[in-house]
Amino acid sequence: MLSKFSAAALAATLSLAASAAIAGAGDYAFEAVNPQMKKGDDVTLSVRLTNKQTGKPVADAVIFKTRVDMAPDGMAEMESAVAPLPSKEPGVYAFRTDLPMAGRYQMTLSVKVQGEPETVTGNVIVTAIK
Ligand SMILES: [Cu+2]
Repeated sequence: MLSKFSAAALAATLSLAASAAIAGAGDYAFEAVNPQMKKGDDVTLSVRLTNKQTGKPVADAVIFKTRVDMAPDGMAEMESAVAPLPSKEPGVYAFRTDLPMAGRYQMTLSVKVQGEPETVTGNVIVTAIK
């Protein structure tokens, strides 16, 4: 039989273990592979998705919503079309899009990660140069 003290200690240990094992939607980081790119149409924008707890790339995420616009430079209405491209590296998701003028672009992504019940959203900023 457990004493009061060890039961409390056990409960504390269990809740600690549970919180370490269950990653939340905030435990993922999106990062532009090339934060600075040449402006132009039909460019390839690549985004790396990493699990912050393990530091490992997250492969097999399902990207279901994307948007590229110039919100960082006050042109949120300037939206570019985005089309997925095949991934060449686990955890790196590539897209074809247009960066028609020099300046900063924001890509917003909503993804489903295997084993993560919450939708993971994030964004990256890339600067297009002449
Ligand atoms: Cu613009």
